[in-house]
Amino acid sequence: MKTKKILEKDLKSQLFDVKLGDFNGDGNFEIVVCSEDGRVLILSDDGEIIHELFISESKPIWDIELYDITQNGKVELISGGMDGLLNVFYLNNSKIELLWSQQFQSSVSGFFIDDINDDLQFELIAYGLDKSLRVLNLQNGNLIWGQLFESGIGTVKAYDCDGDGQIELIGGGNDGTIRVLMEKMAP
Ligand SMILES: [Ca+2]
Ligand SMILES: [Ca+2]
Ligand SMILES: [Ca+2]
Repeated sequence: MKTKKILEKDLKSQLFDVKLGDFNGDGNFEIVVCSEDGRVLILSDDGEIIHELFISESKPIWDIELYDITQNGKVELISGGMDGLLNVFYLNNSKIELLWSQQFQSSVSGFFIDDINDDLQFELIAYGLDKSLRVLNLQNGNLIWGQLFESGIGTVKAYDCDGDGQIELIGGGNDGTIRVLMEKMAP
């Protein structure tokens, strides 16, 4: 099979995640990447660097997510890394500003968004090396609920395990336990 290279750009650091989203609301996707040297870069679809965020000096940013939290046609940027900071950025005119930030005791291992309490709003589900699993309000970062895995968390996924239409969180602990958690609904 022949491969045609459409774009190549050297960003001078190992890249850990890439996502596409319309960050500036012009109707075109931007390419967003995070790097081993603590940067998040926003590139146009022809590879030009539009924004470069120096988030953490020489500490890797592992994960990024893009989602239009403010519902204004522009995605917000969620990043998490070894410095333990979960940051949410938005574009204010042409400047990137912090919407909210949450500090973990230790590296943010991973996160994703999903509606896990069936209220038609996405939550941010994040877990870290500090052994905490946190369900956060995407709008402001407030903790909705959390769980401590005494030996640490290897992975977290969201599924409707029992088929009741509501999503549960499945966490794999470093002690070999698997836990299925759901938000307790009002009776
Ligand atoms: Ca765009
Ligand atoms: Ca937005
Ligand atoms: Ca929800």
